[in-house]
Amino acid sequence: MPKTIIGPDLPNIPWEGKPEGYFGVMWRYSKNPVIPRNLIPTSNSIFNSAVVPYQGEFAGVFRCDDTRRYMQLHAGKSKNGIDWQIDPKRIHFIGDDPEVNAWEYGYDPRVCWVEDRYYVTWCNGYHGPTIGVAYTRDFESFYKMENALLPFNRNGVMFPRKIDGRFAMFSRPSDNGHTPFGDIFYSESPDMVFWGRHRHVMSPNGGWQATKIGAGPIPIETTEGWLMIYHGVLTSCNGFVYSAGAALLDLEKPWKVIYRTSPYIISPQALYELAGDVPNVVFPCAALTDAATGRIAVYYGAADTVTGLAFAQVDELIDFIKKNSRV
Ligand code: BMA
Repeated sequence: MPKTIIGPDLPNIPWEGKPEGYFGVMWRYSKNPVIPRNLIPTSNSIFNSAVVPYQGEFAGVFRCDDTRRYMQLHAGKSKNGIDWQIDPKRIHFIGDDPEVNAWEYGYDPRVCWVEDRYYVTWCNGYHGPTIGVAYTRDFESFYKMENALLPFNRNGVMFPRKIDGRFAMFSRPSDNGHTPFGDIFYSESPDMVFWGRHRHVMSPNGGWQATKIGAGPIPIETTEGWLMIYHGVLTSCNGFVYSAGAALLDLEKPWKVIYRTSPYIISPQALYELAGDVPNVVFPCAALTDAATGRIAVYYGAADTVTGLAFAQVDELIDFIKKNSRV
């Protein structure tokens, strides 16, 4: 059978089959959460974190809010993608320019291999939240680069390859607080320093995604378009509710949305998603894929407290997006 995912095989992807009788298109790992809130001595919570294949095993950058409730980024490694060793010391970025290198806070990291290195993007404190960028080759030394965009912005998510010869990134312009609005935009850069050619991708769309939306994991290249898993927010009487959906975008013009789920694919329903520091949050930030089997393993923050793992099959997910689309 021809492969739907355009990318490498990952035979050791963490995986568990769909439970018998489960209706959803994305299902949870039975031993969730995979990362507890207190995996390192100083963490209040570990969530909204990014994981990638690394040297036959796995590595990642983790959002660890410490017991002072400062938002920090930590590196980690794992043999199987489930049991993690997270460095108890936060990442200290290397950089020559003190203006760029000064550390205020960092959260919601994403990690993306493009060409010759892993790029890390995150919500970086620089006179308000904006998109911080760094690179690493070994998850030991991290080199800080220019912020990609101006404040206020969040959810900077890179593409795993250049588009039309340029680096590409989603972002979500916002405000300085708990932003009550937000559309996904697309930007390009020739050199990872100067970003432009900004294009609008999509807006909130009612229901679970009525208030604001933001890109989640690195988009997955498929024969049917870029598969983008994203979060959407509904404002309830009890505050924000974060769920996730998925869209298919044009491969060469990724700001063109072809299909987009009207229903969510996962929403806060398990206890660890409903109860925590911020109840009612699922927030995907990373996906592992195996082209050979079409398996997708999604890492997501649960209730701003712990990290969960959920699974999908690419063909089933694409079919669901097409059949349940409202662009
Ligand atoms: C967003 C971000 C996320 C968080 C979410 C829910 O604005 O701060 O890190 O998971 O709110 O609190």
